[in-house]
Amino acid sequence: MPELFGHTRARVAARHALITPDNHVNSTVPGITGATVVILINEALGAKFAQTLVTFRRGGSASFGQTEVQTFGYVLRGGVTVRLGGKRRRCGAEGFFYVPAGQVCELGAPKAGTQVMLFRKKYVALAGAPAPRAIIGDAANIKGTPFLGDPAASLQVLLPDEPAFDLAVNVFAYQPGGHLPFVEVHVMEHGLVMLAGEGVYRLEDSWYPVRAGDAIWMAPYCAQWFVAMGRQPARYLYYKDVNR
Ligand code: UGY
Ligand code: MN
Repeated sequence: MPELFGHTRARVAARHALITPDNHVNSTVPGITGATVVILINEALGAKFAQTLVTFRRGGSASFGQTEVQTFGYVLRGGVTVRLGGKRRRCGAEGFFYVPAGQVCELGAPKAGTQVMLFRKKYVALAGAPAPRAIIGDAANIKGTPFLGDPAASLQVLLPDEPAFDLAVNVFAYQPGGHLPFVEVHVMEHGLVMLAGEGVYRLEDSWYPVRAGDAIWMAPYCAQWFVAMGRQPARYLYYKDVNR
């Protein structure tokens, strides 16, 4: 539903931001063709990573890699063929891939309207830890676990929790009324997209009604809390820097 003429739910503050689907403006990004690309979060906001929404047309393609930047991609809807690490796999909705820095990944043969959310960050190596491996997976095969014992807040961890990885990407699912158990304040940064449902996100000293399609940036130490509302479960996908 379009928002009221001349109004927006978007807010860009010094240490957090909310971008709604009504705010999207496309960018041309080298390496991505036959697609609209919206850079939701990047260094221009003050973030240390980029979160980008790619919506493919039929025949579109993308290639990433062979740089110091690693890429995590999550298929929001549709389907696309992923070539990575010597493998070629079709990823449908909830499929994901992880491209380590220095490796190449090609996306092709998308169904028209396929949407992929990308999180990209410069890799920080750790002395003594091996380089992370390429991964193609499916969130549908990853079990959620109750967050801090609460069955109304279930967490799926998509990447291995190993020192080689300096980022995590997780899916949080909340039953209506489910909430983060306390207001988090932490050194890790987040990029987030609401996948389903609605709720209220507290960011620093502001409370925002949010729903599917909304993207949020939280700088390190941004106070954060979420409560799911409405009749459907709420789910969000989020990025976090870890292990360094
Ligand atoms: O992993 C996290 O820090 C998570 N609990 N944060 C959040 O959902 N805002
Ligand atoms: Mn957090």
